[in-house]
Amino acid sequence: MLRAHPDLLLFAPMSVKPLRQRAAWAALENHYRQIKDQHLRDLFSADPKRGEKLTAEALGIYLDYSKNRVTGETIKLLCQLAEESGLRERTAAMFRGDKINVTEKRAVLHTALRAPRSASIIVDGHNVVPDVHEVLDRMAAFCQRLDKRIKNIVNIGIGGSDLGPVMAYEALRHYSNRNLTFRFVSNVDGTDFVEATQDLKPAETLFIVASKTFTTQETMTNALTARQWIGSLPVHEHFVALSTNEAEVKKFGIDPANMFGFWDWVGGRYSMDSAIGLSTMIAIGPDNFRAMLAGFRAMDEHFRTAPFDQNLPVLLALLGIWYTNFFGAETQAVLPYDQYLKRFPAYLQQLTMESNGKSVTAGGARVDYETGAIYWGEPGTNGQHSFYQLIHQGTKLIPCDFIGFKHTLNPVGQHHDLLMSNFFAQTEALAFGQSAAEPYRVFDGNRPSTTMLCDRLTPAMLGQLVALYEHCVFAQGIIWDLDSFDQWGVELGKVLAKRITPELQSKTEPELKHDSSTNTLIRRYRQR
Ligand code: G6Q
Repeated sequence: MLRAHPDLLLFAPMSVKPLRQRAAWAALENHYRQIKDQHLRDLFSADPKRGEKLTAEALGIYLDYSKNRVTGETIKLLCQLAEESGLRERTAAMFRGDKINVTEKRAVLHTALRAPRSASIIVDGHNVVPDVHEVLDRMAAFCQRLDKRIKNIVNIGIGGSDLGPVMAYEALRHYSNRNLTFRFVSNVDGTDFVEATQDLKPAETLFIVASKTFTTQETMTNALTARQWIGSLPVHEHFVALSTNEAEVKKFGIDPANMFGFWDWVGGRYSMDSAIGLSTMIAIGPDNFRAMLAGFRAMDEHFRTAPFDQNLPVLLALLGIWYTNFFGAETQAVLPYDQYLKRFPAYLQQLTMESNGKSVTAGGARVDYETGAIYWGEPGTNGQHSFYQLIHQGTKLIPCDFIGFKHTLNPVGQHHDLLMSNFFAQTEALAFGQSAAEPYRVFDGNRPSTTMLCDRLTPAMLGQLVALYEHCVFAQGIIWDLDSFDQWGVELGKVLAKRITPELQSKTEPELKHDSSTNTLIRRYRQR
């Protein structure tokens, strides 16, 4: 018996059927049977203009999806699936501030973080846009008055309070203030803190404690260690907090004047453009940070308004659905051909896998179809000398997103042409392969890839790329009927770890009530 979550009924368009009962799903199943054995070589020779047609372009991003195992008909049917899944209405509901995170009863409004000052977005009767800009203005003022003695910024946070800031710092390093050193501490492993601070002087260091809840074990442990590390220096000169929890921030000893807030409608993995981005703003300056927000906003508008078959996030989402649900692909590689994007795949892992790694629907029913793919990747060309072997000649189908730039930020000799030659060559090799006398030299080809050829890696472009994937995740979550904004799957491990800590630390032999494996492991650890 499937039980609909009562809150969902308020929000779900009543006409949406379970995924496998939607008309477009059945049509796609039929269509898949016709297309599954067709080779990209044949699709390209049947239509000499394929490589110009199966493309979309917006905001300086040219998306070529012609090297995917699709035809115009596939895209038409997938767009129909998006329509039947209520994607338009659900998108409007998200932007409007409806409580679409049903299990946590929260609005999902990361789009409000980049709304223009003139916008009005009402949550529980209150316009949140002025609050957003008040915090941004305070962050900008803080950047400008940063104590000249401060030479090092150490962000302490984990998950959504770490991956976005680290990724953005690396991605926008070209624009960063090179007089400051930035470090990021996330792991509760003491090594992370020790290595991040071993060459820093406390008097020159500012700790940014980034934690929505301000109760996260890893972050609070690292923050307490940092407080000890500064010795007798005043906490208010060396700590700021990014949080929604003022009471805990005060308890820690951080002055509320040094706290930058955000709200429960900002999910951790959707928070890099909120106060959680303070380290990014200090690095690149308020103007560049605002340019990044403008990039996010431009992609929001594109997602909200462009027709599905021209809509970059929707197209990416639909291709993902096609491979996951019809071709049975388990993973999705993201391959940025730009060294600055080296942490982008790691960032996307949380964004995609924490959002859509679910096996019950938002209404609480167990799904009878595959959901979120495993995302992974490394910057090109490094991956080519490592795992590309398996993508080219292995037994698995791995759809790949290739992200490259027309202009490099570091024009050095012929480096960029060499990099981009590899970028173009890889998708060509994957799609078309090569025949050969020796079996080990045969490349079957027909391995799908999507190419995003972007103008230049600016702060605005980074905002656009992040928003592109945010909305891709959202669109997939809607089609799969998931709550993409909760993360209950991370809870059990946390609870069990809390139970085990006193067992490791107890002076006397504790009574262990776990399974025989866990009991033995704990006993062995205690005997060290
Ligand atoms: C992200 C998750 C999670 C969260 C961390 C840190 O969407 O909610 O990764 O960001 O657990 O939480 P705090 O910011 O509360 O410390």
